[in-house]
Amino acid sequence: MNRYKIAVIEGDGIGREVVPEGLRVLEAAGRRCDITFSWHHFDWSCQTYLKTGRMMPEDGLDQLRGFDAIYLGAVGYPGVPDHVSLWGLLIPIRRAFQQYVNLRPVRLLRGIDSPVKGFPPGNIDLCIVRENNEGEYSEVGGRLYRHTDAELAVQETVFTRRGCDRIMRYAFDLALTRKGHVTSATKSNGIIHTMPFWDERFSLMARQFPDVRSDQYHIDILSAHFVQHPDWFDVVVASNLFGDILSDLGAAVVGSVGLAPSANVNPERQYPSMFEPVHGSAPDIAGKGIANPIAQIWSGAMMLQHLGEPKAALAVEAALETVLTRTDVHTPDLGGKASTRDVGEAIVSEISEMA
Ligand code: GGG
Repeated sequence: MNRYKIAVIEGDGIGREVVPEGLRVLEAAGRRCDITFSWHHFDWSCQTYLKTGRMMPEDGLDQLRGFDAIYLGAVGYPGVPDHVSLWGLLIPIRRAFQQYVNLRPVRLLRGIDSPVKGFPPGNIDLCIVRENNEGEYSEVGGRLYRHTDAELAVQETVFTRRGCDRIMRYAFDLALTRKGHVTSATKSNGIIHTMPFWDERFSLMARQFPDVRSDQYHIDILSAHFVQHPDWFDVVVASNLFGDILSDLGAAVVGSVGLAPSANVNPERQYPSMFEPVHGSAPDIAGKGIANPIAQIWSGAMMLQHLGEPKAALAVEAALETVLTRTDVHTPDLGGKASTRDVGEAIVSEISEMA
Protein backbone atom coordinates (compact mmCIF):
# COMPACT_ATOMS: atom_id res chain seq x y z
CA MET A 1 0.00 0.00 0.00
CA ASN A 2 1.34 3.46 -0.95
CA ARG A 3 0.95 6.23 1.61
CA TYR A 4 1.14 9.96 0.88
CA LYS A 5 1.45 12.91 3.19
CA ILE A 6 -0.55 15.79 1.78
CA ALA A 7 -0.76 19.41 2.96
CA VAL A 8 -4.31 20.72 2.60
CA ILE A 9 -5.02 24.47 2.39
CA GLU A 10 -8.73 25.13 1.89
CA GLY A 11 -8.12 28.88 1.85
CA ASP A 12 -11.05 31.21 1.31
CA GLY A 13 -14.65 31.31 0.13
CA ILE A 14 -15.73 28.29 -1.87
CA GLY A 15 -12.30 26.72 -1.28
CA ARG A 16 -13.75 25.67 2.08
CA GLU A 17 -16.65 23.92 0.34
CA VAL A 18 -14.97 22.25 -2.63
CA VAL A 19 -11.84 20.94 -0.89
CA PRO A 20 -13.80 18.62 1.46
CA GLU A 21 -15.45 17.05 -1.62
CA GLY A 22 -12.05 16.66 -3.26
CA LEU A 23 -10.74 14.86 -0.16
CA ARG A 24 -13.80 12.60 -0.03
CA VAL A 25 -13.21 11.58 -3.65
CA LEU A 26 -9.47 11.04 -3.12
CA GLU A 27 -10.27 8.81 -0.14
CA ALA A 28 -12.65 6.78 -2.33
CA ALA A 29 -9.99 6.44 -5.05
CA GLY A 30 -7.50 5.43 -2.36
CA ARG A 31 -9.80 2.65 -1.12
CA ARG A 32 -10.10 1.29 -4.66
CA CYS A 33 -6.42 1.48 -5.51
CA ASP A 34 -4.75 0.63 -2.22
CA ILE A 35 -3.52 4.11 -1.40
CA THR A 36 -3.73 5.88 1.94
CA PHE A 37 -3.34 9.57 2.62
CA SER A 38 -2.47 11.48 5.72
CA TRP A 39 -4.04 14.92 5.40
CA HIS A 40 -2.45 17.82 7.26
CA HIS A 41 -4.75 20.84 7.35
CA PHE A 42 -3.35 24.37 7.34
CA ASP A 43 -5.86 27.07 8.13
CA TRP A 44 -4.14 29.77 6.08
CA SER A 45 -6.51 32.28 4.56
CA CYS A 46 -7.69 35.88 4.54
CA GLN A 47 -9.29 35.20 7.94
CA THR A 48 -5.84 34.23 9.22
CA TYR A 49 -4.48 37.46 7.74
CA LEU A 50 -7.12 39.56 9.53
CA LYS A 51 -6.27 37.84 12.83
CA THR A 52 -2.48 37.69 12.53
CA GLY A 53 -1.40 40.12 9.80
CA ARG A 54 -0.04 37.21 7.72
CA MET A 55 -1.62 34.82 5.23
CA MET A 56 0.68 32.08 6.50
CA PRO A 57 3.22 32.00 9.33
CA GLU A 58 6.76 33.21 8.74
CA ASP A 59 7.97 29.60 8.57
CA GLY A 60 4.98 28.53 6.42
CA LEU A 61 7.12 27.41 3.47
CA ASP A 62 9.32 25.32 5.78
CA GLN A 63 6.20 23.68 7.17
CA LEU A 64 5.14 22.66 3.65
CA ARG A 65 8.53 21.55 2.34
CA GLY A 66 8.39 17.94 3.52
CA PHE A 67 5.01 17.03 2.03
CA ASP A 68 4.46 14.82 -1.00
CA ALA A 69 2.06 17.41 -2.44
CA ILE A 70 -0.09 20.42 -1.57
CA TYR A 71 -3.84 20.42 -2.21
CA LEU A 72 -5.16 23.98 -2.31
CA GLY A 73 -8.65 25.45 -2.65
CA ALA A 74 -8.91 29.18 -3.31
CA VAL A 75 -7.26 32.36 -2.13
CA GLY A 76 -8.73 35.86 -1.75
CA TYR A 77 -11.65 37.46 0.03
CA PRO A 78 -13.19 40.93 0.33
CA GLY A 79 -11.59 42.76 3.23
CA VAL A 80 -8.05 41.84 2.21
CA PRO A 81 -6.67 43.38 -1.01
CA ASP A 82 -6.26 40.65 -3.66
CA HIS A 83 -2.57 41.39 -4.21
CA VAL A 84 -1.94 40.97 -0.47
CA SER A 85 -3.64 37.56 -0.28
CA LEU A 86 -2.07 36.24 -3.48
CA TRP A 87 1.45 37.46 -2.71
CA GLY A 88 1.11 36.27 0.88
CA LEU A 89 0.28 32.65 0.08
CA LEU A 90 -0.12 31.32 -3.46
CA ILE A 91 2.72 33.07 -5.24
CA PRO A 92 5.40 32.45 -2.55
CA ILE A 93 4.54 28.72 -2.68
CA ARG A 94 4.78 28.61 -6.48
CA ARG A 95 8.13 30.40 -6.40
CA ALA A 96 9.85 28.89 -3.37
CA PHE A 97 9.03 25.40 -4.60
CA GLN A 98 10.04 26.15 -8.20
CA GLN A 99 6.62 25.18 -9.48
CA TYR A 100 7.43 26.83 -12.76
CA VAL A 101 4.91 24.83 -14.78
CA ASN A 102 1.22 25.57 -14.37
CA LEU A 103 -0.61 22.88 -16.31
CA ARG A 104 -4.19 23.72 -17.15
CA PRO A 105 -6.09 21.16 -19.23
CA VAL A 106 -9.06 22.40 -21.25
CA ARG A 107 -11.24 19.47 -22.26
CA LEU A 108 -14.89 19.31 -23.29
CA LEU A 109 -16.31 16.46 -21.21
CA ARG A 110 -19.25 14.21 -21.99
CA GLY A 111 -22.44 15.65 -20.56
CA ILE A 112 -21.35 19.26 -20.98
CA ASP A 113 -22.69 21.62 -23.65
CA SER A 114 -20.07 24.05 -24.83
CA PRO A 115 -21.48 27.56 -25.28
CA VAL A 116 -19.54 27.40 -28.56
CA LYS A 117 -21.77 25.41 -30.87
CA GLY A 118 -20.66 22.60 -33.12
CA PHE A 119 -18.05 20.97 -30.90
CA PRO A 120 -18.91 17.49 -29.61
CA PRO A 121 -17.09 16.09 -26.53
CA GLY A 122 -13.59 15.01 -27.38
CA ASN A 123 -13.25 17.70 -30.05
CA ILE A 124 -11.85 20.27 -27.67
CA ASP A 125 -8.85 18.85 -25.85
CA LEU A 126 -5.94 21.16 -25.27
CA CYS A 127 -3.51 21.89 -22.49
CA ILE A 128 -2.30 25.33 -21.48
CA VAL A 129 1.27 25.34 -20.17
CA ARG A 130 1.50 28.56 -18.21
CA GLU A 131 4.88 29.91 -17.09
CA ASN A 132 4.41 30.17 -13.34
CA ASN A 133 7.48 31.81 -11.79
CA GLU A 134 8.27 35.01 -13.69
CA GLY A 135 6.90 37.13 -16.56
CA GLU A 136 4.32 39.78 -15.78
CA TYR A 137 3.96 38.58 -12.18
CA SER A 138 6.96 40.49 -10.95
CA GLU A 139 7.83 42.47 -7.88
CA VAL A 140 10.18 44.67 -9.87
CA GLY A 141 8.78 48.16 -9.98
CA GLY A 142 7.38 50.71 -7.66
CA ARG A 143 5.36 53.83 -7.12
CA LEU A 144 6.52 57.42 -6.94
CA TYR A 145 4.99 60.68 -5.82
CA ARG A 146 2.07 59.03 -4.04
CA HIS A 147 -1.03 61.15 -3.52
CA THR A 148 0.14 63.89 -5.89
CA ASP A 149 -0.84 64.71 -9.47
CA ALA A 150 2.53 63.33 -10.55
CA GLU A 151 1.83 59.89 -9.03
CA LEU A 152 3.12 57.00 -11.14
CA ALA A 153 3.45 53.23 -11.03
CA VAL A 154 5.98 51.09 -12.92
CA GLN A 155 5.95 47.30 -13.15
CA GLU A 156 8.64 45.37 -14.99
CA THR A 157 8.00 42.10 -16.80
CA VAL A 158 10.87 39.66 -16.30
CA PHE A 159 11.64 36.99 -18.91
CA THR A 160 14.84 35.02 -18.42
CA ARG A 161 16.44 32.66 -20.89
CA ARG A 162 16.33 29.91 -18.27
CA GLY A 163 12.67 30.62 -17.46
CA CYS A 164 11.54 30.71 -21.10
CA ASP A 165 13.55 27.67 -22.14
CA ARG A 166 12.42 25.41 -19.34
CA ILE A 167 8.70 26.14 -19.82
CA MET A 168 8.97 25.83 -23.61
CA ARG A 169 10.90 22.57 -23.37
CA TYR A 170 8.20 21.24 -21.03
CA ALA A 171 5.52 22.22 -23.57
CA PHE A 172 7.33 20.50 -26.46
CA ASP A 173 7.94 17.36 -24.40
CA LEU A 174 4.27 17.32 -23.45
CA ALA A 175 3.25 17.68 -27.10
CA LEU A 176 5.27 14.56 -27.93
CA THR A 177 2.93 12.62 -25.63
CA ARG A 178 -0.17 14.21 -27.20
CA LYS A 179 -1.00 15.40 -30.74
CA GLY A 180 2.47 16.84 -31.45
CA HIS A 181 1.56 20.51 -31.80
CA VAL A 182 2.68 23.51 -29.72
CA THR A 183 1.27 27.03 -30.06
CA SER A 184 3.00 30.01 -28.48
CA ALA A 185 0.98 32.94 -27.12
CA THR A 186 2.84 36.14 -27.89
CA LYS A 187 2.34 39.88 -28.36
CA SER A 188 5.63 40.77 -29.96
CA ASN A 189 4.07 43.44 -32.18
CA GLY A 190 3.20 45.67 -29.22
CA ILE A 191 5.50 44.56 -26.40
CA ILE A 192 8.83 45.57 -27.82
CA HIS A 193 11.47 43.89 -25.62
CA THR A 194 10.20 40.90 -23.70
CA MET A 195 7.90 39.36 -26.29
CA PRO A 196 10.38 39.37 -29.21
CA PHE A 197 12.76 37.65 -26.76
CA TRP A 198 10.03 35.08 -25.94
CA ASP A 199 9.55 34.50 -29.70
CA GLU A 200 13.30 34.02 -30.24
CA ARG A 201 13.50 31.42 -27.47
CA PHE A 202 10.40 29.69 -28.86
CA SER A 203 11.80 29.48 -32.35
CA LEU A 204 15.12 28.08 -31.06
CA MET A 205 13.30 25.50 -28.93
CA ALA A 206 11.09 24.48 -31.87
CA ARG A 207 14.23 23.60 -33.87
CA GLN A 208 15.13 21.03 -31.21
CA PHE A 209 11.78 19.27 -31.75
CA PRO A 210 11.50 18.58 -35.50
CA ASP A 211 8.66 16.10 -34.88
CA VAL A 212 6.46 18.72 -33.23
CA ARG A 213 4.47 21.21 -35.30
CA SER A 214 4.78 24.72 -33.91
CA ASP A 215 3.08 28.04 -34.53
CA GLN A 216 2.44 31.29 -32.72
CA TYR A 217 -0.34 33.85 -32.48
CA HIS A 218 -0.61 37.24 -30.87
CA ILE A 219 -2.70 36.92 -27.73
CA ASP A 220 -5.56 39.04 -29.13
CA ILE A 221 -6.30 36.86 -32.15
CA LEU A 222 -5.41 33.72 -30.17
CA SER A 223 -8.24 34.59 -27.77
CA ALA A 224 -10.62 34.86 -30.71
CA HIS A 225 -9.43 31.51 -32.08
CA PHE A 226 -9.96 29.92 -28.66
CA VAL A 227 -13.64 30.77 -29.00
CA GLN A 228 -14.10 30.09 -32.72
CA HIS A 229 -11.63 27.26 -33.33
CA PRO A 230 -10.74 25.63 -29.99
CA ASP A 231 -10.17 22.37 -31.87
CA TRP A 232 -7.11 23.87 -33.59
CA PHE A 233 -4.99 23.59 -30.45
CA ASP A 234 -3.06 20.90 -28.61
CA VAL A 235 -0.45 22.42 -26.25
CA VAL A 236 -0.46 26.19 -25.79
CA VAL A 237 2.58 27.70 -24.05
CA ALA A 238 2.09 31.13 -22.54
CA SER A 239 3.60 33.63 -20.17
CA ASN A 240 2.28 33.93 -16.61
CA LEU A 241 -0.41 36.52 -17.33
CA PHE A 242 -1.42 35.36 -20.80
CA GLY A 243 -1.65 31.77 -19.55
CA ASP A 244 -3.84 32.83 -16.64
CA ILE A 245 -6.27 34.74 -18.84
CA LEU A 246 -6.35 32.08 -21.57
CA SER A 247 -7.17 29.36 -19.05
CA ASP A 248 -10.30 31.13 -17.78
CA LEU A 249 -11.33 31.70 -21.38
CA GLY A 250 -10.67 28.05 -22.20
CA ALA A 251 -12.65 26.96 -19.15
CA ALA A 252 -15.63 29.05 -20.28
CA VAL A 253 -15.42 27.53 -23.76
CA VAL A 254 -15.73 24.03 -22.28
CA GLY A 255 -18.63 24.92 -20.04
CA SER A 256 -17.61 26.59 -16.77
CA VAL A 257 -14.65 27.79 -14.73
CA GLY A 258 -16.04 25.36 -12.17
CA LEU A 259 -14.66 22.55 -14.35
CA ALA A 260 -11.07 23.77 -14.78
CA PRO A 261 -8.29 22.00 -12.85
CA SER A 262 -4.63 22.91 -12.55
CA ALA A 263 -1.29 21.59 -11.37
CA ASN A 264 1.61 23.79 -10.25
CA VAL A 265 4.44 21.44 -11.02
CA ASN A 266 8.06 21.31 -9.96
CA PRO A 267 9.17 18.89 -12.71
CA GLU A 268 12.47 18.11 -10.99
CA ARG A 269 10.54 16.95 -7.89
CA GLN A 270 12.93 18.75 -5.55
CA TYR A 271 9.90 20.33 -3.87
CA PRO A 272 6.24 19.46 -3.45
CA SER A 273 3.95 20.36 -6.33
CA MET A 274 0.59 22.01 -5.70
CA PHE A 275 -2.83 21.17 -7.11
CA GLU A 276 -5.66 23.72 -7.19
CA PRO A 277 -8.68 24.62 -9.29
CA VAL A 278 -8.21 27.48 -11.76
CA HIS A 279 -11.10 29.36 -10.15
CA GLY A 280 -10.86 31.68 -7.17
CA SER A 281 -12.84 31.94 -3.96
CA ALA A 282 -16.09 33.21 -5.59
CA PRO A 283 -17.34 35.32 -2.64
CA ASP A 284 -20.66 35.86 -4.47
CA ILE A 285 -21.67 32.21 -3.99
CA ALA A 286 -19.52 31.27 -0.97
CA GLY A 287 -21.45 29.72 1.92
CA LYS A 288 -24.39 28.65 -0.24
CA GLY A 289 -23.19 25.09 -0.88
CA ILE A 290 -23.68 25.41 -4.63
CA ALA A 291 -20.09 25.73 -5.90
CA ASN A 292 -19.08 23.21 -8.53
CA PRO A 293 -16.46 20.91 -6.94
CA ILE A 294 -15.40 19.28 -10.23
CA ALA A 295 -12.36 21.54 -10.79
CA GLN A 296 -11.11 20.72 -7.29
CA ILE A 297 -11.80 17.00 -7.73
CA TRP A 298 -10.11 16.92 -11.14
CA SER A 299 -7.11 18.74 -9.63
CA GLY A 300 -7.00 15.83 -7.17
CA ALA A 301 -6.79 13.45 -10.14
CA MET A 302 -3.84 15.49 -11.46
CA MET A 303 -2.23 15.12 -8.04
CA LEU A 304 -2.67 11.33 -8.17
CA GLN A 305 -1.09 11.27 -11.63
CA HIS A 306 1.86 13.31 -10.36
CA LEU A 307 2.28 11.02 -7.34
CA GLY A 308 2.62 8.06 -9.72
CA GLU A 309 -0.90 6.66 -9.26
CA PRO A 310 -2.28 6.68 -12.83
CA LYS A 311 -4.92 4.02 -12.12
CA ALA A 312 -6.44 6.07 -9.31
CA ALA A 313 -6.20 9.25 -11.39
CA LEU A 314 -8.05 7.62 -14.27
CA ALA A 315 -10.72 6.28 -11.90
CA VAL A 316 -11.41 9.80 -10.63
CA GLU A 317 -11.48 11.30 -14.13
CA ALA A 318 -13.75 8.56 -15.45
CA ALA A 319 -16.09 8.90 -12.48
CA LEU A 320 -16.41 12.66 -12.74
CA GLU A 321 -17.08 12.46 -16.47
CA THR A 322 -19.77 9.79 -15.97
CA VAL A 323 -21.41 11.85 -13.23
CA LEU A 324 -21.43 14.90 -15.50
CA THR A 325 -23.62 13.03 -18.01
CA ARG A 326 -26.39 13.15 -15.34
CA THR A 327 -28.01 16.59 -15.46
CA ASP A 328 -29.61 15.95 -12.04
CA VAL A 329 -26.12 16.30 -10.56
CA HIS A 330 -25.25 19.55 -12.30
CA THR A 331 -24.55 22.56 -10.08
CA PRO A 332 -26.09 25.97 -10.97
CA ASP A 333 -23.07 27.08 -13.05
CA LEU A 334 -24.05 24.26 -15.44
CA GLY A 335 -27.74 25.11 -15.32
CA GLY A 336 -28.65 22.54 -12.63
CA LYS A 337 -29.84 22.58 -9.03
CA ALA A 338 -27.42 20.13 -7.39
CA SER A 339 -25.32 21.10 -4.38
CA THR A 340 -21.56 20.85 -3.96
CA ARG A 341 -22.09 17.85 -1.67
CA ASP A 342 -24.47 16.12 -4.17
CA VAL A 343 -21.73 16.16 -6.81
CA GLY A 344 -19.04 14.93 -4.42
CA GLU A 345 -21.26 12.09 -3.18
CA ALA A 346 -22.22 11.05 -6.72
CA ILE A 347 -18.56 10.81 -7.72
CA VAL A 348 -17.68 8.84 -4.58
CA SER A 349 -20.52 6.35 -5.33
CA GLU A 350 -19.40 6.07 -8.94
CA ILE A 351 -15.83 5.23 -7.88
CA SER A 352 -17.03 2.75 -5.27
CA GLU A 353 -19.24 0.96 -7.81
CA MET A 354 -16.70 0.86 -10.65
CA ALA A 355 -16.05 -2.57 -12.08
N1 GGG B 1 -7.42 28.33 -6.91
C1 GGG B 1 -6.59 29.29 -6.34
C2 GGG B 1 -7.10 30.67 -6.57
O1 GGG B 1 -7.75 31.23 -5.73
N2 GGG B 1 -6.86 31.19 -7.76
C3 GGG B 1 -7.39 32.46 -8.14
C4 GGG B 1 -6.40 33.39 -8.74
O2 GGG B 1 -6.75 34.51 -9.05
N3 GGG B 1 -5.17 32.97 -8.94
C5 GGG B 1 -4.20 33.78 -9.50
C6 GGG B 1 -3.26 33.03 -10.33
O3 GGG B 1 -3.45 31.85 -10.63
O4 GGG B 1 -2.27 33.61 -10.74
